[in-house]
Amino acid sequence: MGYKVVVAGATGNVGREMLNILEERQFPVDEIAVLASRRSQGTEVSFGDKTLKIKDIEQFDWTGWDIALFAIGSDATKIHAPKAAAAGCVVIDNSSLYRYDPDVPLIVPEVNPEAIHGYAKKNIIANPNCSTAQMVVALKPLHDRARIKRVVVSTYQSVSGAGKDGMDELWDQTKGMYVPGQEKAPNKFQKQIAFNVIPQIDVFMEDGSTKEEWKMVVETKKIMDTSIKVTATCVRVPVFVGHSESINIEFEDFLDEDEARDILREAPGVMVIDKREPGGYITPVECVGDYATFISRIRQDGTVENGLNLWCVSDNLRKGAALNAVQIAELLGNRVLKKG
Ligand code: 11C
Repeated sequence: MGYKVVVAGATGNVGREMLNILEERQFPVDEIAVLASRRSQGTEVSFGDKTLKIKDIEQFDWTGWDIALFAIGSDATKIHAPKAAAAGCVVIDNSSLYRYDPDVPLIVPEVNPEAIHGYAKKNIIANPNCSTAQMVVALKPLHDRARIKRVVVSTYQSVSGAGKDGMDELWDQTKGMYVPGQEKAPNKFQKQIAFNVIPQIDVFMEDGSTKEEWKMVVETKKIMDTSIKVTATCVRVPVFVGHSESINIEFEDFLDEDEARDILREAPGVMVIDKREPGGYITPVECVGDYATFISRIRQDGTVENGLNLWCVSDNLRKGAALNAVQIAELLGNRVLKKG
């Protein structure tokens, strides 16, 4: 016996990946419904060798459904998640709407699986921002060994984080550089993204940071440890899929780079690719479609006491979104609902 599963937002980048990953990981699905807004009616999506017709989320009756994976953005989530939850369907939400709610657990299964039991307060579980998810997978095993005091992270985030429109803008703008008459002005992004980098993701906060940077700080504290100080600079780069991060860590205790490498090699969800030779590291195009959080360039930072640098890359649509959501569903199934 398996679960009755809903994927809301099934026509988007993340929703499609959720379907792929449910199928790839053989999640025990008895019945599946795929939902989107009215304007996607008539659209079909693939689930394994099946083709599913999109249903209108406005008209959907949530009664009797077990788990819903939401990838519909905060505004629509605000309307539909409470309806699903009230009908007894546990919502695993990819938007930022509930992440900072003390009554909603924010979970990365490799890092804080025990938080799953907090789901029952609202019948809602939050999935973190993609840039946070991959970072905490890398940080947790190191924190367990040497206690992290402070993290300085700079991100290199792909355009797929901004959805299909972001991907289209990079593609069209790049083509437009070579084809006279097809030049494309910035629309989704604040400045030209083709052959450029943009040090702004999401809106500005009062203190001069951006919301993406704020999310990395607040989410890391909620998932891992409120005592960890994080400062972030988030940058959009002309890469289609895969977020990269340069992470500088200051520990309470000394951690040797070789020991750090060994710890990370054993850590769940991590793949270490770290040869000190040309090309002996991971780049985003190589991690597309993969589940792992890849770590390279592990090295001591001698400019602070107990410092370490590393390079961290992951598929933002997978570990940063859809995979993490499906892993939460697996955790919920194995530890709480126990039907599969
Ligand atoms: C980006 N990280 O790359 C964002 C996308 O809070 O879930 C995901 C935003 C979020 O643009």
